[in-house]
Amino acid sequence: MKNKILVAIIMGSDSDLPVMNEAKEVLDSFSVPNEITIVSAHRTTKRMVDYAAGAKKRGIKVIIAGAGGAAHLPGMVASLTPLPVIGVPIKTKSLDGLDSLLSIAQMPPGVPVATVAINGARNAGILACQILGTEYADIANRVEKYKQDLESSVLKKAGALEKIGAKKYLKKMPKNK
Ligand code: RP5
Repeated sequence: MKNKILVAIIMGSDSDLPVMNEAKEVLDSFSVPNEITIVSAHRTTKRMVDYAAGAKKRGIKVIIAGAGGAAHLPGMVASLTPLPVIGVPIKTKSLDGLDSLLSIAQMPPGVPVATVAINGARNAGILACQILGTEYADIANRVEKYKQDLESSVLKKAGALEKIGAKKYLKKMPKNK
């Protein structure tokens, strides 16, 4: 397949990395070439403008942008590029990420950001693969296989629950679930 970077993952701070790396893990598992870096709307504004304005020319197809608090990065990047931008609201200490969610989702008409759930970087990675799947059949095939595996794993759980009952099932469930 192509080795050219197709997805750019950017975030406002390295404190966002533990969450945003989940998008990278998805892209890597789907063999989608990607890059990941820090671009802050407020602290490195010129870098943000250059990065967003130049992304399409570099062959990037989708941008995943994560930010927390007054999370302006995804929206500002969307205003600077014709590429689809997926926004990941990062959970914050003070407002649990509601501030990030609203800052990213409440875009004005004409400048959409495809906003996933708070800390939903994994879904951002999957959505990026789905968008790319409209152009690359090999990525679309991997997405379909992923969905089939999801279905199988839930059907397997349903079968086990029906067979052994809730009490025994709960005992076998990992504690952190
Ligand atoms: C935002 O401010 C970043 O996206 C991050 O979520 C938040 C806090 O940044 P740090 O103070 O941890 O660098 O711009």
